[in-house]
Amino acid sequence: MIKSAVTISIVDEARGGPFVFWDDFPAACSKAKRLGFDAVELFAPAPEAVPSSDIKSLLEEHELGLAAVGTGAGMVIHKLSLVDPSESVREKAKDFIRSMIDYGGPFGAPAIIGSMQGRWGSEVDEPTALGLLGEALVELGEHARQYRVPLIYEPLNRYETNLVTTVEAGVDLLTGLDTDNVKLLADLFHMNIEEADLAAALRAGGKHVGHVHFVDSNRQPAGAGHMEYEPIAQALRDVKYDGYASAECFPIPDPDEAARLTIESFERLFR
Ligand code: LER
Ligand code: MN
Repeated sequence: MIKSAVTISIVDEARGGPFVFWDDFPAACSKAKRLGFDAVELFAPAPEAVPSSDIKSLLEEHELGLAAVGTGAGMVIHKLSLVDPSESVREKAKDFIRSMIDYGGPFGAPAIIGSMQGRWGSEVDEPTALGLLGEALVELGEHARQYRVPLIYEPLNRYETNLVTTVEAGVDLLTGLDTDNVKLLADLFHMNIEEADLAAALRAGGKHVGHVHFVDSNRQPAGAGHMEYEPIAQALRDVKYDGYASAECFPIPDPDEAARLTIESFERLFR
């Protein structure tokens, strides 16, 4: 069964970004529970930014899951990328992601690699960058295995990466890797920019899809834009997707209303 989740950012440097709740993790957990979400997704500046013991007690108190932990702070704060020209920066990028895998893993939450994938450019050409990205995904995907969680890799739209921008390119990358423990994140906002047909892309992604960012065409909460959700929901059901639909959207008009509109859309589509 597809489960609902809502994002919480405690990264100051990411202010203005597409996250529903901000700053106060305990308050956001209690709101998520009250609205009926199954889980929360945490965007944190570093491991232990919310101590693991606090996460444990809050999740237990509210009977919530931890859907995933984002790693974007590695890029936003530290400018780390997996395809940086400098080997020492690439190693630091992997160390940061490994520490995030270790943070979420005990809660059954996979780490997401989005912006930390970086871009190819004048110093690192496209095949080299894709090779470096692939090697890092294998290493980190295998690291995640000890927690029985996958590593989640997110194709982004063309304005945020030039590496992998579609589900199809993501599947091509993953199927060439020497691991089966990396899954794709289908972010409906990025897909709305890059895919010809979102439902067809999800069907073709099939078992490779491991996480969904549930958001509307304008990056507002599901229901506030012009996304055609019915075929998307049908495609997810048809491929027997049973992960999270996690609200990663702007808190428009405000976090509470964004969360409320999201769960209303989620229930209409998936319950
Ligand atoms: C970035 O645009 C995004 O969608 C996030 O999930 C990754 O940091
Ligand atoms: Mn996303």
